[in-house]
Amino acid sequence: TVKIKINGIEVEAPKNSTILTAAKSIGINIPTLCHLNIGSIGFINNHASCRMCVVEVNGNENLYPSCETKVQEGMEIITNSTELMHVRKTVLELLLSNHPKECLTCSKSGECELQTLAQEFKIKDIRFEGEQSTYRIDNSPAIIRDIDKCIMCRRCETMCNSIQTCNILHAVNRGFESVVAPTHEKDLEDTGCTFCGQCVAVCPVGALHERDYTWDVVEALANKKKKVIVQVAPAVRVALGEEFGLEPGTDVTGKIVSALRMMGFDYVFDTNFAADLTIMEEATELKKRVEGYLAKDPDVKLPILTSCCPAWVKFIEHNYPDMLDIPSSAKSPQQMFSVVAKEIWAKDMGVDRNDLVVVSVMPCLAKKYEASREEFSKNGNPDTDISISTRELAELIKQKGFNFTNLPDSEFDAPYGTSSGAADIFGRTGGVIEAATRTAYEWITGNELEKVDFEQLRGLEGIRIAEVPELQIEGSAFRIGIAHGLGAARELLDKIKSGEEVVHAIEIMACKGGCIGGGGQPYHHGNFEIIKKRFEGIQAIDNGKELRKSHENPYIKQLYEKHLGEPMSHKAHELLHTKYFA
Ligand code: HC0
Ligand code: SF4
Repeated sequence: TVKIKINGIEVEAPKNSTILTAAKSIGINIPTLCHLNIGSIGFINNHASCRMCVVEVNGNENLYPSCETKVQEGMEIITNSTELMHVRKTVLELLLSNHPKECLTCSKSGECELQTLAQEFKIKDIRFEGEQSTYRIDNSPAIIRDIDKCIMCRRCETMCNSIQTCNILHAVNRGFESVVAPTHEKDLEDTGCTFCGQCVAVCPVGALHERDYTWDVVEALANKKKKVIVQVAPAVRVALGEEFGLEPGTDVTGKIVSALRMMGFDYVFDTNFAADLTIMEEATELKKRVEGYLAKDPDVKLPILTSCCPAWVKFIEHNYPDMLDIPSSAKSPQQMFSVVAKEIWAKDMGVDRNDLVVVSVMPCLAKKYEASREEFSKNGNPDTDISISTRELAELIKQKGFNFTNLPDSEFDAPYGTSSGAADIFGRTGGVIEAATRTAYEWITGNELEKVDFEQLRGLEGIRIAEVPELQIEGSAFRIGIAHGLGAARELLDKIKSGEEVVHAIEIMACKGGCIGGGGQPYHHGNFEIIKKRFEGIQAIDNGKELRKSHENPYIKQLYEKHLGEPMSHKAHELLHTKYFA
């Protein structure tokens, strides 16, 4: 360690730490804008481009950005002199001078870090008038890039390239013209962008945001000719409460159901039901592939990869086109739910599929893109009509003026409202494969699984390799690889491709933490503790349920008896499985 003084206070700081972290360790806040450090996932954005965090060092005339300047023995640092306050105010005024003044209508309003700083510094008028840029807006089904609002903090670039390894976003052009954009300034839709939405999650301003479908929902609900139903994803229920002041991880399932019913949805269903359905198909496929592998069938490949994360699916389609025979062919729960609703439920109810609107509430932006994929539609009518994020649901609830935290708890509607704890854990990393293992174990061994908790599959390390000794394959334990974050996924897949790592099954989720860390969740502003609390919240729901194995869900059994026959039957194949495209 080294001894330094910050604002006259003696501090002992680790040798390689920055002034910013040293100050933070004793509760001194230095304002930052471009800087973001999410240590637990290895994300650090240190372009030192905004100059908000400058400090005085040893009375020196030069000012130093505290986010990248390392502490040195004997340093005397001032973080809050009047001169520094003036410098920071000027930095803000310069940033605001060419920033669109659209705060009233900006999607990030209330969450924008530039707006927050402008308020903290009481900026009432801007002394400088800058030239306004007029880039076209890039409008994909999932993400909108409004680059006039870009402040060149480069956080999105760090996320996309260092953590997700998608390499879509780069600084292009020079000087005033410089922006962060895909190569050749293409639209996101024309690139290998996975729509993971993690760039949106770290953008401090409104330059990157979701495509908002809240008014589409309002209009569908107002249309008397339509039946409108909704499904709610596992991870939404432990995060939505944050928008209403509740602790991250608080389970608000019952309140969500009440709110959706009060909004006028005809039926409020649960994506979790379809997660149980996914396990029926995926565990069957796993069992068949294990059997084929043991019988040395040359057409059968292991490992099997989970396929419910649409950003991951797009990632493998773009980056590993030679490995497309490995993912499970099972559709995601969102898509299984919607196709069952339109092809089975609607028929039972005597509703034409064109008069049925299926809305999904997802923690994810890639789900909007998944809903728009052509193979998930029939004669131009999509299975999932509208996908909104957790944030968009919060907006709808606020618009309606509901007192969310005081709403009573209600139950989902039958028959697609009951789910096992195995479905809940889909929302966190490791959960899909744990859910599949609970079922596959019983189906492969014929024994009852008494302890459903596979602790070794849980955790937040980027890549985890775990064994399930209860399940033996050719005399060795069933071996599972788990990765979250696309960079970790790439690392794991490369090891498998090269033969360095051998596993029987793999779960990949594109976002850190899994869906609980999705790009459509309430903004975490770099605080990964929030995601840890959501993780615990999800686990608590699973722990609290009687029903913890997907194949024991009575409504799932009923769906197979009445409509689908067996898992992977002809009918199940037609409705619940899909193909991937290079
Ligand atoms: Fe997920 Fe899903 S678990 S991807 O993370 O599989 O978005 O929450 O809805 O579809 O169920 C997201 C969450 C889902 C799906 C489910 C899966
Ligand atoms: Fe990169 Fe994901 Fe953003 Fe696409 S959505 S630009 S892949 S971070």
